[in-house]
Amino acid sequence: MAEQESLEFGKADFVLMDTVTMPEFMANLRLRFEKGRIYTFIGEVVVSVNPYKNLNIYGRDTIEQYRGRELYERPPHLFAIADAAYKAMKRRSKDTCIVISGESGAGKTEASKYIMHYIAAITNPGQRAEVERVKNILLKSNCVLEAFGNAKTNRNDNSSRFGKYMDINFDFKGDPIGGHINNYLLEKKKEGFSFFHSPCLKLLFVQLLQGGSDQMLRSLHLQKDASAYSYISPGSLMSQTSLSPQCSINDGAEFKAVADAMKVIGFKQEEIQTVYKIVAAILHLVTSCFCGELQRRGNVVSIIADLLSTKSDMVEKALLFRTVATGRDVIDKQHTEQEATYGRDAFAKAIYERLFAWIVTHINDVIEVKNYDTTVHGKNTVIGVLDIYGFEIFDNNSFEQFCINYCNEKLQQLFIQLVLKQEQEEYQREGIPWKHIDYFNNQVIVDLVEQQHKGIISILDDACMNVGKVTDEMFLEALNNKLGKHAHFSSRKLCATDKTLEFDRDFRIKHYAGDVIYSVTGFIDKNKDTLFQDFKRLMYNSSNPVLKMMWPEGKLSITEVTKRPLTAATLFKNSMIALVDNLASKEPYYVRCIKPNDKKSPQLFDEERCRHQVEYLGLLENVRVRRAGFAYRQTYEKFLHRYKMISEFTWPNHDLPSDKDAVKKLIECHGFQHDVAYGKTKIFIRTPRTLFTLEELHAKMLVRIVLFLQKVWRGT
Ligand code: AD9
Ligand code: MG
Repeated sequence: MAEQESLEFGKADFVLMDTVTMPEFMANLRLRFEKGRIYTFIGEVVVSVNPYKNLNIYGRDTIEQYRGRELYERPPHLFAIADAAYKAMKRRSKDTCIVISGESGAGKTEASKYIMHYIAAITNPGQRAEVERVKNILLKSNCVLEAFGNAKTNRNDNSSRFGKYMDINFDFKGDPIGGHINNYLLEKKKEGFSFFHSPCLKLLFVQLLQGGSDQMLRSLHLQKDASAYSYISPGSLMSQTSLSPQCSINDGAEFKAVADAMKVIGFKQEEIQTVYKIVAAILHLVTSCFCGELQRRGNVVSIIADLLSTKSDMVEKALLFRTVATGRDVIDKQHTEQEATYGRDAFAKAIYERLFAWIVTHINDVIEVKNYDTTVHGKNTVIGVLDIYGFEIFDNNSFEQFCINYCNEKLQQLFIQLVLKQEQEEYQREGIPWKHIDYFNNQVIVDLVEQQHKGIISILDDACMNVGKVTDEMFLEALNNKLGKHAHFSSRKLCATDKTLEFDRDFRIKHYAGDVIYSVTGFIDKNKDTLFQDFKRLMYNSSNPVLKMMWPEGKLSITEVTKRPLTAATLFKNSMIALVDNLASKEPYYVRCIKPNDKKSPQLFDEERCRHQVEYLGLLENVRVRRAGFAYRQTYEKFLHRYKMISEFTWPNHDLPSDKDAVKKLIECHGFQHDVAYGKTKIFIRTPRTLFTLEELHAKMLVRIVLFLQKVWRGT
């Protein structure tokens, strides 16, 4: 348990609550927030409330306070959890991961940055150049990824529109030697707009226009004045949406910081130029329109061709025609205006997506651990940091929210598996008296979404496979037919009296975190994520090698393209399954972020909003399990191996019938018997303080042994 702070600041660990009730939990959370104590433990979980103001708690002094200390020695802090994950990795050679969850604006990305900052600060005392290089790149990569993947939204001025999982690899000394980033679902399109519409890109455009040199802008065929571009000018439709990036006065400086960061990471000058050419090409592309007047568009077409290092007539052809194979013939079919607009948007979206993926791959290439010889250097261990979008309930929820909320169901399931279920099962297995704690197991909702053949994603994919015109309504109909009896699914057709749902449009999922109504509009399109092969070919034939590399499948001719690419939902599902498998193989640490209010106010603690988050994060259940449980457990054999030197009955060897008896003797001679339980194969220790005291005794004994040995060696 955390070192006791004055009670004036509330309880530093929710486990210390007098009664585990929602009112008491909320009172403690509020009190601590109001006193500027934004972190509170639940055992080893850190609950964090966004302070919406700068607190002086992340500096060098604070880092030193947490460095190498036990979790419960210091007041709750992100650094405590970062240190615990680091220690587990270093001492026990365990791969660990820190899962940061919470809704948009709750402080996940900030938390992940402080954690990285802490790890960077406490490692590489020898200042090895290669380690410094890796650390620098890891830290700088945030800046680049944020520039390309964050946006100002109603909920958060710096909202990550992608999920990020970063592995940091450590060598046997515990210094970072590399890493790997995975990104998940970059949000690309805002519902209700026919044109390609990315808030992230908008911010990037504004930064480019403000920060790019005149010469650079000229070469990109851009004007400095943002109002020249209807897409990003302040009066554009964009500013009326919920996702509305506005220029900030720092955008120019931001641009330079990003360009510098790319340089540090190791992007070559031509590559950085290509990145901005691509960004500019997207801007030109989305501001072009299909008015049927080819002359007027001629200039835009040649600009795009120049930026993408291809030929004008090829760009024009890809925008206006589609190559189709009919039997043995291959013909060019002219697009209708609507098809051309659709194609253009899909193209712009795909260029952006591939650019982002390429940036991530590029960063991964430079930080990948190379030539690590485990036989020489010992095990290469990993700390993973997951900063991923929390549960989302908007006024209008679409495909993106569906994916994001499914991701949260998966993470909740992992939490249940690791923290709640395994814990209870272990007590049962070990024969430790245990009062069962009720919790809602959300596996049923995970199945509703992902189950083969029967789940929503399968039903959506089936609908997308149909030849001929498939509509979103037909997809909804299929859901109604197949999921009519599911307790967590409903629609107006299934429940005629439910006026909150629209016919032919809405369905509701009863998520563990609350009910969400999804509109099916756009599901089919977004899931198919169709991009005409013509565009892929166009890019593959670019004379810019970077661009060419981003589009390998453009090599195929139309008659060779037979296999359907996996759908967006299936790709996402596969990436989630892989993510959860990866996390499950590591020792997890959790940071649960809470957003105190919707006004970004440092004062306001919106009771109802907070309570809802506490509920869906399952924090009360977490406290109950933790209180009923034991902080530490270890097999008798391993426990003895570590602590046998602190008792005369066990050092250097014991003559008791079993290791269990020896452990009992050791515990009793130090008077800890009231804080432990003896299982079949393991000892369970209730409070961390006992373990801490054992560690202290162990450390003291080590010192005595070393001194003794020194004396022996000196012959004194
Ligand atoms: V989203 O799902 O990416 O939209 P996050 O990542 O949960 O969201 P973020 O970390 O970006 O939220 O935090 C939102 C804002 O809250 C930041 O831009 C800061 O202004 C503010 N914040 C968050 N955490 C802290 C903190 N520890 N100290 C000060 C903070 N301000
Ligand atoms: Mg974020």
